[in-house]
Amino acid sequence: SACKLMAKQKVALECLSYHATASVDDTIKLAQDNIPSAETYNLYSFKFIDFDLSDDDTCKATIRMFLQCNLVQQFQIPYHVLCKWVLSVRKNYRPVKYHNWRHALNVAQTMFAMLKTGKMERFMSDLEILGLLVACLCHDLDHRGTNNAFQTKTESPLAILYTTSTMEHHHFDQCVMILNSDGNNIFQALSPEDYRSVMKLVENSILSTDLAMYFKKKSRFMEVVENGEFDWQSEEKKALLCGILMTACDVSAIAKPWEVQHKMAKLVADEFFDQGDLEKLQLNQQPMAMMDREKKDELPQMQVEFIDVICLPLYKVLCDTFPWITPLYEGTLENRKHWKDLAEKV
Ligand code: 5BB
Ligand code: ZN
Repeated sequence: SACKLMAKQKVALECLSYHATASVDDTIKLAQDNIPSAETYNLYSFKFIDFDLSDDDTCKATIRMFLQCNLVQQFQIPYHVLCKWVLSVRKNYRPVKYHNWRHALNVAQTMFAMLKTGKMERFMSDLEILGLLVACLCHDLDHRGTNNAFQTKTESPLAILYTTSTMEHHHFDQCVMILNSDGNNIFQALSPEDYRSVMKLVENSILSTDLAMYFKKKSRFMEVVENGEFDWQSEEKKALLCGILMTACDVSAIAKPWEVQHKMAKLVADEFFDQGDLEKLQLNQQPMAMMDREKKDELPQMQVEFIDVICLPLYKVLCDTFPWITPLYEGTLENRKHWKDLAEKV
């Protein structure tokens, strides 16, 4: 329609002005540097923390995960292309408080730990592992610190372009755009068939990070588990498993050691409050409690609800099926105690 076309043009113009991929100089520098070991970065642990990493190190940790999965060799990814792609992905995250590049790295690292330490790589082909890591790193690209409801309320060009899962469609668009930029295509050596298949997996996985999709996926997942259909190899079941894993990784800050979870929740809250401020000022609307600075005392209780309604049921069903990822469940349970204590103090 004419409206969609206009929205598309507007989005395109916005992108042209903002977006760029990594420079040759930065790429050469990263490509020449030594990549420290996985142990140096604690990559195999569910307690990985990014706080102490320099910006340089966040890229090196990312490359280290690709190397540990043997993806560079397996899919003949030219090393300088991998370096450029990682730098470009980092560059296309915005400096918002929570949904920034470090969140993407944390989500990818949880996926890596689930595959390796959680022993889930046995259910995945190498191509699927490649797709999952790419999806994690790209799943919030160009996030503006505002949610889908905000896009709709403000009638942003993105919301006109995509009426459902607005931001998630945009994150995938940005992912494709980076891959199609000069010298950034880490999938360049794939056969046309593998290329199509990995792009499909990346698209499904990124779109699955819309929490609005989660409840439907969880009930289908439980149905599959209860029917004892444990092969996970059919296309439908594989897509379902990948979608559930993406959500499990996306919210995994909730399972980190308490000091880390406490800090992360503050970042989430600060981003929500910034959106709440915009709603008050731009839209003259009363934001929901979660986004209202005036209600910051309710945060511990909200975290308890978030844990009870989303996180614990998700980790429970996953752990029942894949017991090696139990640390995610236990970490969440531990944090629930802390939030509950705080909630009872107010
Ligand atoms: C989540 C679903 N939402 C549509 C309504 C609110 N809920 S919630 O009540 O479970 C909730 C979750 C309320 C407050 C929260 O944070 C306050 C700081 C959270 C929460 N969400 N807490 C977290 O630690 C994390 Br991590 C998250 C996930 C944040 C990203 C969610 C993005 C959803 C986009 C639709
Ligand atoms: Zn995310």
